[in-house]
Amino acid sequence: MRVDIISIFPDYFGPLELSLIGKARQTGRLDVAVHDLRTWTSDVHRTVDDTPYGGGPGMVMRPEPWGQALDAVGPGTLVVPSPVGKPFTQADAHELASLDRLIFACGRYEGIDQRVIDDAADRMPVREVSLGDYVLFGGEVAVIVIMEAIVRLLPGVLGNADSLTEESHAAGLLEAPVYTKPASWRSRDVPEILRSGDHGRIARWRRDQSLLRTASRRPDMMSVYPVDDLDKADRKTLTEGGFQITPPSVAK
Ligand code: JDE
Repeated sequence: MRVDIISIFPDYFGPLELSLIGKARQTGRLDVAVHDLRTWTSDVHRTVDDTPYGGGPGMVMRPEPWGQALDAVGPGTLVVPSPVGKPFTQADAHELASLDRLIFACGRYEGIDQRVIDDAADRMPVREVSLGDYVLFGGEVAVIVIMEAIVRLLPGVLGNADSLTEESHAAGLLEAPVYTKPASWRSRDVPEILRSGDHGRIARWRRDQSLLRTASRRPDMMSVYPVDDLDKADRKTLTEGGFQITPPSVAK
């Protein structure tokens, strides 16, 4: 996979040389190029921003440097982290991980002139994505987060394929808590069942923990979880845990 990142702060991407992303790059599984947007300015001050049409606070990124930058590094699937994007999910990570060419555009100030995104969309797939309902200084840190979510899905990067299918969000439920040695620590014991060797009971316990965790912490996930996927034991767990099982309304 080839990834081009365009930013006015290329130094932000030092962490992409570390750990498993750094390793994926060293082994040639991943090719990352970080570009300074100011490369594509022509004035002496290398200006990338200007005042917003219609008034209002702050500055907006000018379209000309972005247009030249995207002409130079494109085409590819353009990913633009933004507070007004669609929520980025594990499903998006899987889709992006299947592509050969990604381009990340890091906005700063109040954002990028909308014509840049509209113009790019005439030539390449564009995804404006949000990591959550909060506002960052710029898209740089969001790009590192999205890269982590994608690169760990690339074949050969994580090693154990089971750890991908078993993890939180893969099954539509949060994972059960995890424990390691010692069996007792600060008077807190690992749940006896996990040390029992009874794989059937362990699987049931983990399923119960997943259901109760998801229902209490992420009721939004329960309301989209297919009710048909809840068997009799699941229903008992949730009902006894004080949760009501409500089939999703017909009109979505
Ligand atoms: C990504 N959730 C939040 C921020 C921005 C006021 C201040 C800043 C592309 O345009 C952008 C991008 C970003 C950086 O991304 C995030 C983000 N997921 O903040 C602004 C808009 N208004 C604009």
